[in-house]
Amino acid sequence: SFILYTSNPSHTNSSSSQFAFKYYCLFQRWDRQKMSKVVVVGDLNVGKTCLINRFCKDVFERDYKATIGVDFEIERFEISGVPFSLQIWDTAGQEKFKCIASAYYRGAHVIITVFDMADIKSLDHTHQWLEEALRENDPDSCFIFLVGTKSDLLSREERLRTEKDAIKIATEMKAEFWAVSSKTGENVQEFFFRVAALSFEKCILRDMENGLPATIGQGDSISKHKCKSLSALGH
Ligand SMILES: Nc1nc2c(ncn2[C@@H]2O[C@H](COP(=O)(O)OP(=O)(O)OP(=O)(O)O)[C@@H](O)[C@H]2O)c(=O)[nH]1
Ligand SMILES: [Mg+2]
Repeated sequence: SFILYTSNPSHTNSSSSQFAFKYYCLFQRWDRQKMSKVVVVGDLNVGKTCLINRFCKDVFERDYKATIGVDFEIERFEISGVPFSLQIWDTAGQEKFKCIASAYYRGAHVIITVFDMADIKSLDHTHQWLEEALRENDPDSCFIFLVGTKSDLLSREERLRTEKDAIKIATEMKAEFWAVSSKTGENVQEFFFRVAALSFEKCILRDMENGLPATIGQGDSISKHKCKSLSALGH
């Protein structure tokens, strides 16, 4: 039944059977690994897929190819020596796919609401996106982020003005605001490391509340799997 919703093969370069296989593997590992679910929402064309691809694959695609329904990536980290994964769900911004995409909102630990810093209308729509994602989740147990993309397209003055507006909205949403560029890579890794650090901490606390022994390793490092340790878990 996991073949029901597939991503656009031309966009993700993966066939529907590959999507099904990824989905199957995800559920095989579900209980065995520390893993948090991240859902990325926002208007079409704001740069959700590019943001995920910059972080997970270190690539940037200039041409717009709409996401059809949903797709996801799993990114593995090592935090204080403990393996940890983020399941990052990339949803379609196009109205006609909302119904498919919203079926995947449930069980999110992190909601990333994305807007295009060069298109202020998309910032106005973030409240609505967040509301819809929270409808499927417990608002008290989700971390919320507001991410402005395409910072490379703005002049210094425009950027300052947009950031001021975004911080106001982020405060209303109880979200943390980040400005990023998937084109230049500015802040992308820093942002996802922050998401991973907060989710990991929550995951450990959840385990402790459930009476599971908390395995906490040595040190305070966080690194992407197969990458050298890049920054400390500072928050
Ligand atoms: N200059 C610049 N362009 C970007 C950036 N991020 C994305 N884009 C461009 O914006 C367009 C849309 O990017 P996508 O990531 O496909 O947008 P999306 O939010 O996934 O869109 P949907 O899948 O339809 O919801 C593409 O043409 C990208 O090249 C960025 O940081 N800077
Ligand atoms: Mg997309």
